Amino acid sequence: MLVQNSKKRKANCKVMLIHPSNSAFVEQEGDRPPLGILYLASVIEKIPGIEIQLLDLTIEAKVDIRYFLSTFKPQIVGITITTPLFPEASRLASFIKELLPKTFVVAGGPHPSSLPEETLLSKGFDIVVRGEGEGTFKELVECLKEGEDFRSIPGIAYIDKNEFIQTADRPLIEDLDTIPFPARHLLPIHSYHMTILGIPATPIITSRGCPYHCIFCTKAVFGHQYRTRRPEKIVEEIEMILDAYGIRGFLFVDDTFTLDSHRTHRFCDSIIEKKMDIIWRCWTRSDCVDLYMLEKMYQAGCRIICFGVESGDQDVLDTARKGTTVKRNLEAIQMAQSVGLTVKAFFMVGLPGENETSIEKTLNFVDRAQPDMADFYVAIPFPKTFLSDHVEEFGIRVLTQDWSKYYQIGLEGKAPEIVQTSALNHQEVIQAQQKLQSCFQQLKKKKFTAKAAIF
Ligand code: B12
Ligand code: SF4
Repeated sequence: MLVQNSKKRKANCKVMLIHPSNSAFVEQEGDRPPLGILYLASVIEKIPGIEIQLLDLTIEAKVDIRYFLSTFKPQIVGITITTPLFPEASRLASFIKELLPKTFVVAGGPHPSSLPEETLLSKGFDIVVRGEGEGTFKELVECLKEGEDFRSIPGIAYIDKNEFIQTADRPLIEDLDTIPFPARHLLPIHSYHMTILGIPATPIITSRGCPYHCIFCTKAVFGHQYRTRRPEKIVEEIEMILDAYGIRGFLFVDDTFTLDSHRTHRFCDSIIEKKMDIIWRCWTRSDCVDLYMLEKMYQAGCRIICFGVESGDQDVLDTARKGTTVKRNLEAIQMAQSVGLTVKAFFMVGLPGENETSIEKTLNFVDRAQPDMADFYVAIPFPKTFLSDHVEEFGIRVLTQDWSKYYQIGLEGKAPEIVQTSALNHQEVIQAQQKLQSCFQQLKKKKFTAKAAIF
């Protein structure tokens, strides 16, 4: 099903925004609406004379895209692209150009922001919007709608007479509260199946950017500057979702939700004061929490907290410039569990310096920390990360440039073979990832059986 913006103004410019899919992992997805295109829609729907359609191919995997394109006939199509979605997005762009040659096709998101030239050379795309998209896309749509010259808009890249042109960087949006709430009414929100402890949930983002320098992390969109929304506005968005959709589960997809301790307290205080009946989950770092904060988060409805632990080996953490310690990771997990939170830990296998000993240390860490949930990913050098720019120095060999394989976990819980470290070949990296995952599952089973024996 596809929802169209309801205000049927006399349209004179039609814009379609697409989230593509990758069949290697699509079944794990379709669980949450893509905030990127929802934010873009929220700013362009304010432009008079614009008609918008959103198409999320993770929930519309079998949709006849030709039908939607030829009935809606958009003048502009925007495609949101992460690295593993790039080959499919590129095919889609070429298909759109064949079917509707006059349609202007725009690429945006982490992959085109990291590799704008490569994106444009793949054909099908007229322009790349680099980085944060709201301001740039709004200006671009206004220009195209009025038939004006767009070539000096900051934050874009295009090819002109075989020359790759990149305009000035667009400054980041200073006050995130000036951006309207994501246009959730343009997607069938109830078709998404994400839950938190069985309760239907939806994503919200309350800050952008992260000041840390983990070598595997992509900074091409929001950069290192941490910008936050005010707690009052976050609460207003939550109330709006409760009223409009009856959804009371929230996933905060901020990189590091609790980075600003004062803001975290103020946000939790508002939820507690208003006695809001919500539950939520967030991602953060072990050095950005303390007991008092965790207790308050629990009172405010937080039920799952996720930590990027990455490794049980301090040398691996240091080389990855994670900035945390094994000791602190262990303490934070125990502290969070002690206040009643369910803890999910994320690990990465195959970081520089990974070897049999470091894998054993991670295994040992999992055994000691006993997180309630854990995912073990393979460390992938995504384009333009510090890791991908320094693979040789790190002794990492990259085996493929097929971007469709750049995902950390596929359908059978298995990652594609992409890297080898100086000590582990590509098969050993995957074996280690699978060993860790299965040891964790056995540990969980043991814990469950022990609990059952007690009660
Ligand atoms: C939530 C999340 C997920 C969720 C949900 C993804 C979704 N469909 O929304 C899940 C867990 C499923 C996920 C999976 C993956 N993720 Co993820 N994810 C995130 C996270 C934390 C937030 C995404 C978000 O909602 N951001 C908020 C919105 C507003 O930002 P945005 O989408 O980037 O959009 C803005 C701009 O990019 C731009 N823009 C985006 N699209 C377009 C399109 C056009 C036309 C224009 C003009 C502009 C534009 O404008 C938007 C508004 O400013 C980001 C990190 C981050 N802070 O963004 C990582 C991030 C996007 N993920 C990343 C990765 C690596 C993955 C996986 C590959 C990991 C894996 N498991 O294998 C998969 C790929 C899945 C996929 N479908 O592509 C990387 C991407 C790196 C890269 N080069 O592609 C990021 C950047 C993390 C990081 N810092 O390294 N992810
Ligand atoms: S991995 Fe997390 S903590 Fe590290 S730089 Fe990226 S967002 Fe920040």
